[in-house]
Amino acid sequence: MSKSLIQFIIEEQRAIPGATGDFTGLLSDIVSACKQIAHQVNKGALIGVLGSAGSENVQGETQKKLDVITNEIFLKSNEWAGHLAAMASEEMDDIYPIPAKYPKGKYLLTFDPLDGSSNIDVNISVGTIFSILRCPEGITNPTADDFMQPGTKQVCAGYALYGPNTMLVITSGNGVNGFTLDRDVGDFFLTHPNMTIPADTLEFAINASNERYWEAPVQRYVKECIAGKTGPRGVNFNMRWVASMVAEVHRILTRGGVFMYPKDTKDPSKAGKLRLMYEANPMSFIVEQAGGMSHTGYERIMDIKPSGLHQRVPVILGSKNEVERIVGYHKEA
Ligand code: AHM
Ligand code: MG
Repeated sequence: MSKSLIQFIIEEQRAIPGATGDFTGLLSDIVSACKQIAHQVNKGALIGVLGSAGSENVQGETQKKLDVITNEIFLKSNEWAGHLAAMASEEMDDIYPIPAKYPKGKYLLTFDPLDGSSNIDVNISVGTIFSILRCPEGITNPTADDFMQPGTKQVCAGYALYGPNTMLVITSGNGVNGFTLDRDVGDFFLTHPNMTIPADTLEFAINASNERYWEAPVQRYVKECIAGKTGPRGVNFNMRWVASMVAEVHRILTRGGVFMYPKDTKDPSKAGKLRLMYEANPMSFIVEQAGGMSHTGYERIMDIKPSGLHQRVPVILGSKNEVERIVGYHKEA
């Protein structure tokens, strides 16, 4: 049998001088949260968890029952063990300080407990995305300011994909590895070592219904892809849109591709749809570690100094040569 996720992490951490086991402990709690979420998602209507919760989150989006349940699972699984100083969630306005009754630790955790949750009622794949940062030295009661670290400072990032199989894909800056949940055993096992994104691709993913709101460089890129063999690219492209970022990134890690949620003029108060801290940064870390590229069209996503917990950014990520081409179109424009 292949290595379990925890065995893999312990072995990886052993190679780091001065590692205390804190990180391994934190990851084990995150894994436990993802297994609980997998169970809820898998049972669906059988346990009455589908449908709307009748509430809105900080971004004014209607929350699903499972948005609320999975957020609670993540908080409860990760608050007690003493590895974290605070958490921040896509579903909560403010940061979540570790309650006084528990010891505090040296890490900060950000997460989107159920990404793509508009898909949940139609039984299409959804996921959890997380990112681990270090709490700044000497800070025991962190504020939102302490989370304002660029993506390059991430210690670890990962996602769980609740699809036909449940998978967990992680990086701690040493490549990307994928693990599949064996439900009979109750553990994740290494099934996809050293995941890499091919530099070239003939597949792109974008919500084309927003075409009229995109900027010219993205309009140009997509137009050229759609033109196929007789267009300027001289080849036929294929398109996919799951509307679940975790599923799109997983496809790209498996067979290459480009995913875009670019800057648009749909809502001038927002720079894009996806959130830097909960979606763009962790996915960028994974994509770059797999040899891909992740950019806004104007700058590398992981270089952005965050200005707010719920900041949104344009996202263009995936196969390196295609992302470079799109960035080039932005430079030319
Ligand atoms: P969510 O965090 O509210 O689920 O929103 C993020 C999701 C991404 O997973 C996905 O790429 C995108 O929203 C889909 O957006 P759209 O509905 O515009 O196609
Ligand atoms: Mg999300």
